[in-house]
Amino acid sequence: MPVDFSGTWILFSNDNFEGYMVALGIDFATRKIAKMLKPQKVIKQDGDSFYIHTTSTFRDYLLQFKVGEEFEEDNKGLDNRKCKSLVTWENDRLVCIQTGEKKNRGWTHWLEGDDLHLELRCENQVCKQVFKRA
Ligand code: YOG
Repeated sequence: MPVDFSGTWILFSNDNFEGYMVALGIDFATRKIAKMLKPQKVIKQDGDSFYIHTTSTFRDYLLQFKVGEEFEEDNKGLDNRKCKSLVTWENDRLVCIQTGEKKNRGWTHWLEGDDLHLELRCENQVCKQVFKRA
């Protein structure tokens, strides 16, 4: 059975989100608000087609892609930097490389038990998030 990330997920832990946001150049006031949020992710997966909607009371971000097909990402409402993104499978992990102005930018999703894990990378910073099913 292939892995299925579909579901509604609520943020449970968020390690070094501050370092990740600083690396992205997010200003102090925005970081202060962002740190307080408990974002949810609604993920719809149909084979290699993904819809990932990250929502919060402050901002939301929608990403749709197909694994193996490079696309332009605008990061609207996040750092607003455009990049070229490519998501691939590494075994059961979903790995995104975001090529652009920021070095070493990307993320990895995987499931552990019934938890959704997300590692967010930018430059030398790694943010580790764990989500629980809603
Ligand atoms: O997820 O790319 O699931 O897109 C990362 C926030 C905070 C806005 C969220 C809003 C980075 C202010 C998306 C938080 C900090 C701070 C809820 C992570 C930038 C700005 C949207 C992400 C992938 C993988 C799918």
